[in-house]
Amino acid sequence: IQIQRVTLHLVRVPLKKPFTTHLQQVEERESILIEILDSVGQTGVGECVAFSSPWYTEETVETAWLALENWIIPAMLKHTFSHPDELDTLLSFVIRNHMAKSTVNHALWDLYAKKLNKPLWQVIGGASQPIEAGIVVATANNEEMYKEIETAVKNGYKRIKIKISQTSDPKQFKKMIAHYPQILFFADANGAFTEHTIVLLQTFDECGFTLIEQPFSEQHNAVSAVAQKTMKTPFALDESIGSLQDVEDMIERNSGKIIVMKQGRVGGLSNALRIHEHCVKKGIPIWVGGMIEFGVSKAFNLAFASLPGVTFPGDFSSSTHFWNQDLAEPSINVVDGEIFLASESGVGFKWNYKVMEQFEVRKKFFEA
Ligand code: OSB
Ligand code: MG
Repeated sequence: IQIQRVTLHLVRVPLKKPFTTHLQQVEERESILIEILDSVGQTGVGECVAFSSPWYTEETVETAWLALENWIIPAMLKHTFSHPDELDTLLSFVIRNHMAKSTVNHALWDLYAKKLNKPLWQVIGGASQPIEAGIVVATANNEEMYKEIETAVKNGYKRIKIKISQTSDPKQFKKMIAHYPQILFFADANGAFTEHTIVLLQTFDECGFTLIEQPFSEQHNAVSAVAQKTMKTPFALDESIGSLQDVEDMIERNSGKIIVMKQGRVGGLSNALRIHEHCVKKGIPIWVGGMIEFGVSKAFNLAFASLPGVTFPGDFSSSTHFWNQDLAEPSINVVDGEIFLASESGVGFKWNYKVMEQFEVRKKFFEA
């Protein structure tokens, strides 16, 4: 595979309603979308999941753009690839910048799977199965939260993730979870608790949550290990997992029992597959997290979710959950709480340029 041309698009799409956590209120999704074209005219697509500001991880849309423009894309245009995994050695001179690297890693995987004439999920060893849908409720107030949960249940979602913080009321959650016995409830704290509020976190242990995602910040894995020993609800680590070493650290300390996989956070699908292999070997369950992303990124997540060992439903909502129209096609629909995998070769999704152009604020080509 020889890449002839890379195109980056910067887009800004308003959300239907604000996505609220204790860290940040997201009202608009700013993203970098990529398309690569090889010497025989085949294309691959990808999407960068960094946010406008560094509230979730240290990368931002602009740092990712800079890393792609200055180092990642120029290195890629000089190389001849036989497999997407080669990117990691090629880009070893760029430290971290995982979301920027993941953008090109994905585009190469799409192109690679197209050359094999197989759907990506099949190329990585996934099973042909519908993927269980899950939704995230991230509202500014409780009244809205209950309304959204009711709608999600009506729409067939089998798993609902709620954002929690130090000001959440566990007694109310306990009542609500008991009210919907057929639904799995996850809690995501996005690091809201500290070494001084372990006792407060423990009050969530009786709610009936299937798991608690990232109770402490990624700098406090030791505190997480102390708290996990006192609680029966398993912790699932999201922000803490940036590499295979972080997974090994989690297992060694017992700072969590489950991994949330976000390919962007670990530098792409190649690294995600290495982590997956390790988790299967060690018996660590995985599920797939979302990043308020468009269809291309969701499709990479769906492919990953088809792997054995991905045991809990992920953050998989329909294409129209965050906005009225996705920038990618086809659209993702939740039917009876499930989403079907693509049958086309590659990741099975492409950019809808007609829609994309309405939201594009910058575009740049790079040629070999
Ligand atoms: O912590 O899982 C998170 C969205 C943006 C940044 C971080 C997180 C999230 C979500 C998932 O909770 C939202 C989705 O379904 O895409
Ligand atoms: Mg999370």
